[in-house]
Amino acid sequence: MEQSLVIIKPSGVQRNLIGKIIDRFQQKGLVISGLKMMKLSEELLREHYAHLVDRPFFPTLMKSMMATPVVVICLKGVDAVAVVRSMVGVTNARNAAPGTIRGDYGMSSQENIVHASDSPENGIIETNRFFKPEEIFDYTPVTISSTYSPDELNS
Ligand code: IDP
Ligand code: MG
Repeated sequence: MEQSLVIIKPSGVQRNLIGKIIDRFQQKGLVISGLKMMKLSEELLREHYAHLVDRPFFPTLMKSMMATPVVVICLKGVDAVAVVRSMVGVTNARNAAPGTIRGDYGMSSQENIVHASDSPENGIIETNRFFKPEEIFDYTPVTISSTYSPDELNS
């Protein structure tokens, strides 16, 4: 199964959306295998947003991501990365489709409520970046057989 790393950003924390966001992923059938609150360091953020260091908005993005603690979540499921990205919506929340998290709760490119991994490889890299191995739990919920067919689980 794939894993995706989600961050409820300070914009989501400040706006009291932690519960609503977690609820959406659970209702969808994704399994929470890691969950914690943490303050992001500049060093960790520079690594996480390395692809954006040369962008003009990088300094304000860094400040925004350190404004409050964040909630980091590791979600597992079949095709979890694509499923979570589709639930999150496009980067600029003003353009994000209604029904997505950014589309329903956001009005900004920067203050766009959540981060989600963009590839299965990054799902693994980012989970390892934000969680220690002992903070990730491998368990099978009893609901799994009504969430997937047997062939989907074996794929
Ligand atoms: P993503 O979060 O949708 O994957 P990325 O391009 O990876 O988008 O950018 C990471 C984060 O940087 C975005 O979620 C957003 O907070 C911020 N960001 C991206 N583009 C802009 C911009 O044009 N203005 C301000 N902030 C931006
Ligand atoms: Mg990204």
